[in-house]
Amino acid sequence: MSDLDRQIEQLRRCEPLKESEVKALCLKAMEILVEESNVQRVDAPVTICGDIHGQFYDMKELFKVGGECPQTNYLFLGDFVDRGYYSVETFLLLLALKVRYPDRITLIRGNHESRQITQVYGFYDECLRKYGSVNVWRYCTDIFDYLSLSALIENRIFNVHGGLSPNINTLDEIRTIDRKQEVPHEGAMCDLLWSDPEAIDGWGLSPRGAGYLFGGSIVTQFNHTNKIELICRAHQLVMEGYKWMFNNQIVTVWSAPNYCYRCGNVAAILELDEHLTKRFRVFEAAPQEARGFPSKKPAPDYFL
Ligand SMILES: [Mn+2]
Repeated sequence: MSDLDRQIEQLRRCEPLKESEVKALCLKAMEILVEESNVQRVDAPVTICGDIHGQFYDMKELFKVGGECPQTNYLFLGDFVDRGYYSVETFLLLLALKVRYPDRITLIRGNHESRQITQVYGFYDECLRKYGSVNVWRYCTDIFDYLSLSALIENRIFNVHGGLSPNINTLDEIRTIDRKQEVPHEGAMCDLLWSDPEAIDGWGLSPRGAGYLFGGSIVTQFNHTNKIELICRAHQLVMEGYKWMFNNQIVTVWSAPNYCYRCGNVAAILELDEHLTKRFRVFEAAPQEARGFPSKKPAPDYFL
């Protein structure tokens, strides 16, 4: 058994790697991710997953429902970290799977894969608490800069964490972005990770303070221009796990059940077979006793 296979087994038990192992894993991951396109091509069959947010034991439920990687091919739409208690183990397991099976799992960047956001919403504090230094946070956030911005399944389904940008009309315009940087506060790269669809005409200001709101006519135009049939995105909690909008031209997939351990929502993943036939699989949170986190133990400060 290789070191990497042993590390994957360890991470599947939610046991973090040593700092030196994280450093080596991130270096290997960088070599793979740097070669990927900003619009990474993905073949069907593939299963699409939305936000995870450090809910490691709920991600285990996801793999129970969807099948383990590499038996199932996966596309994760970002927001692996922050909010939940296990961002370290969650991100490192996905990254280790990426290094071990690069053609079987695709990871794209969410707005939480950012130095600035992770210092506010938990990942920074978790690294400091679990390792006693911020070195692992540095290795991971350096890797975030290499994650692709979007994925294109069989030239027909466009996948992105947030949504569209008024600065982007074509997939080729996304391909020309220099993505190897911290998520900017504005501009095309920021919008792809931050925007949300909304029942409005055209473009609107986002209450998030980054990205835009975009209406159905924007989606129709984008899909027509780029000859795609569907946009698949994550980024917004939906209580039923997934939500169609604008006459089935865009769908939101949300994969963190009982988000923040208190929202009471179910989660979903979207399975596509080789003909792109869609099947949503809805799942619930892992039982509390499976989390290894006794409820009487106080939540970390960042969670309050
Ligand atoms: Mn998000």
